[in-house]
Order: sequence, then C-alpha cells, then structure tokens
Amino acid sequence: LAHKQREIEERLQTVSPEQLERDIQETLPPPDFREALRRPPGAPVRLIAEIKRASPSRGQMAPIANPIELAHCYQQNGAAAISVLTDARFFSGSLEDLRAIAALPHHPPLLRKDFILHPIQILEARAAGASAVLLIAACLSPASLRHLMAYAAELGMSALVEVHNEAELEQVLTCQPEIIGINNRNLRTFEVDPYTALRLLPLIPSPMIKVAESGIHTPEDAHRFADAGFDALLVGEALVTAANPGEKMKELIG
Ligand code: IGP
Repeated sequence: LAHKQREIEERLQTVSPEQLERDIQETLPPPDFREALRRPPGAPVRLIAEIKRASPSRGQMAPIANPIELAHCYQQNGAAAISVLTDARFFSGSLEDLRAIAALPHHPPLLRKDFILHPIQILEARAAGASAVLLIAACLSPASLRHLMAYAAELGMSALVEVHNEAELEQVLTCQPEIIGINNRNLRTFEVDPYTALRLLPLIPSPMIKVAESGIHTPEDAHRFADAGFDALLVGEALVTAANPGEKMKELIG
C-alpha cells in the first residue's frame, strides 16, 4: 500500500481540509447507504453494482467507455447502491468518476471503493458525493478502523467494513460496525472462494447489515448468498463485462 501512502501525502499537500469542510456544508447530505442495503424479511436481496474499469487479476476489463452511462444503467435497473473504484494504480479509477456519477439526478447512494487509510480520503469522498466508504480490516489496525468509522459517521456517512476470515471478523466486531462485507476474494492471492462468505455469515450478529462480495457471476451464485440471508451482494466484474449490464442485473437478482 506504499502507493496509497504516497497518494495521501500528495493529497495532504494539495487539498485544504478546511475548504473541503466548507464545501460540504453547502451540499445536501448524501442518500443513506445503510438504509438502502437493509433487506426486510421476505424482500429481495439488494444489489451494490460496481464501476470497475480494471483489476489486478483481470487487467483492463471494461468496455466501460463511459462510467456515467454504466452508472445510469445500474440506477435504471434497480441498484440499491453503486460502488465506484477510485484507486488509479490497480483499478484505473479516480475520484473524478465518483464526482461525475454523483452529478446524476436521484442517483442511489455511492460507495467510495479504495484503500482508505487516512481521514482525508473520507473527507474527499464526501465532498465528491459519496454516502459511504470501504474500510478493509486487513489494511487497518483496530484503533485506526475505529477512528475512521467515527469520522465517517461524523460526516453523515456509512462505512462498509470488509473482512475475509474469522480472525479479521472477530477483530472488527469489537468496533461494532453497522455494515459488514465478507470478501470471497483473498486480496493477496486474488483467489475467490465463495464459501468464505457462507462460512462467516453465521458469526455476524443479526442487527448488522451483511454484504457478500466478489466472484458473483451467475444467478446460482446470487441465490446461494440471498438464500443464506445476506442483505446485499456486491457485484463488479460480472456486470462491467456483460454485453448488457441491465439484463445481467435482472438475471442475477430479478
Ligand atoms: C467486486 P467482482 O468479483 O464482482 O468483480 O468483485 C468487489 O467485491 C471487488 O471489487 C472488491 C474489491 C475490494 C476491490 C471487494 N473488495 C477491495 C478492491 C479492494
């Protein structure tokens, strides 16, 4: 994560947190990410549709000439929320993508998907129009996780706290997050094991919102997690590489 540390240093040199805070004061609060994901009993599973131009495991993927058009398609086809990868080095994303999508009228809540290590990234996310940030347990000490969660809450945002094994889950539960994502993909090896999410699900206390992440490609994949009781599914690759992403969404959760 050296590249992210460098990026943060650079941002701290170039942006003024005070100015960002003033900018935010003039904007409306963003739509509620947590409420958008909540799945009442009997309701269909929620979908977080992701804008991902490239990935370390797949390289340049997207026929996404235009992420705004793709976001509009997600919105039209009932995405509960949209995840926008803003990391440039590994995912060819940017905060500009997020800002542009946030300009769509009545857009669903937006998640800034990045390696968040410092409060300035949360402040910039909020200023760009995000409702939520991803906080990856594997990248953060429990103390910094707690600190970043509190800062997001202060800005009226949600945090999606991501784990991919029992040890990480146990650690983050002491921080009482409201939304937990279980990533089926190991971020070091990029290997996807769909049982990760199924295995960890029963260990999460019930009022928390539960999200299954990564490797969801077929209706069978989606049903497996929906039937197990997840509130929401986070899907990237299967949607961005689909010839018709709207149809693919209906196929997965319709
Ligand atoms: C989406 P997929 O397999 O549908 O493209 O996965 C999402 O879960 C994945 O992009 C992701 C991710 C992350 C990327 C989950 N956690 C952390 C970068 C960093």
